[in-house]
Amino acid sequence: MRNIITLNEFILDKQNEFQYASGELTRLLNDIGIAARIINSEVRKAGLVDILGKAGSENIQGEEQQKLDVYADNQMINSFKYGGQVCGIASEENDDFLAFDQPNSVKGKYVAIFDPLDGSSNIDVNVSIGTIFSIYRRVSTDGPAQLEDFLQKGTEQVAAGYVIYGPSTMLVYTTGKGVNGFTLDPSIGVFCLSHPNMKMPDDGRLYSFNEGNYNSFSGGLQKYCDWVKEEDAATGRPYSCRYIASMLADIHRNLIKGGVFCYPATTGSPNGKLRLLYECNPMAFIVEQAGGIATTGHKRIMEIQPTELHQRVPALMGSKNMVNKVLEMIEQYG
Ligand code: AHM
Ligand code: MG
Repeated sequence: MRNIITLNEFILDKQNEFQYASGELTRLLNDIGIAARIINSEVRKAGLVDILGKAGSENIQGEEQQKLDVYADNQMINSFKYGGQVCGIASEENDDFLAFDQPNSVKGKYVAIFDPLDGSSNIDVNVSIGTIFSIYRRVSTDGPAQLEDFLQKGTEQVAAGYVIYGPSTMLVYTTGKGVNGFTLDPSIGVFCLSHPNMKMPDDGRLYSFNEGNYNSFSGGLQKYCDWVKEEDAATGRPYSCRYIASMLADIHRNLIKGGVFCYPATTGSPNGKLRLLYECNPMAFIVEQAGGIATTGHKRIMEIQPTELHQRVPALMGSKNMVNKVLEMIEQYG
């Protein structure tokens, strides 16, 4: 008996929950699913660049090889440009936003913001990376997309999610009605519902901080890093440190197992390292929808009014009780 629910079936089933015209979101999420499968097939060949050709060289068809993050960016852009629902995009790879000028996309009611390949330092070492996306309803009334369409608070997101290229490939998304995860069956090229209604445990024993930066953490964060290492049977300490350095992979693991992720302000990155629009807001939407907390340490991430496309913010996200413990330390020790 077949009990598989595919991503496309699931989206169609749920489309009536969407507050705007349902077919639009269905098409948009399908476009993301298609781009994800194309990027996935290229990511799976990443270790072969030395024998197939590096970025900048020509492949056998005489086409120039692209870096994987540029390739992923182009796939996402094309998917949105020709899909007709999106009037413009902004991404980590482009200094400015792109307003589409095709007759069908100019009429698109949405904008998409994405990090085409997050965790790019992990590409060369075959460790999990992923694509993060965030979708907003445009606020300008018509014509080409405007900057104001992109500088919206995270609370205005109509959909967000990520695709993680790990041992298997998963697409996880939310439209504000919970979080669902789909695993790609590579033999048939279809995303199948594998993680319905994902909930982040309220507690956990994993902390994901780059403690190499300990000396430039605030007093409260340093205290927390010391506290997690103390031995205490009642709270299950010491906790375990898990840090992949692909934000979405670290948060994905913590979402399933329970944990806290933090990339705070440091001396080298006084506003934190991670970008508000295409890293923090979409992951914050997922984390909150799964029952967790996403804050800068002082303010809910999704309530920040963005002022620029590549704005950075400190990020602290994860299991409710664990984030609250960090906030308590920040409150007490700064
Ligand atoms: P990227 O977008 O260039 O890949 O950088 C973002 C990544 C995040 O995924 C990750 O959390 C962070 O950089 C790791 O930074 P660090 O190596 O400083 O710990
Ligand atoms: Mg990134």
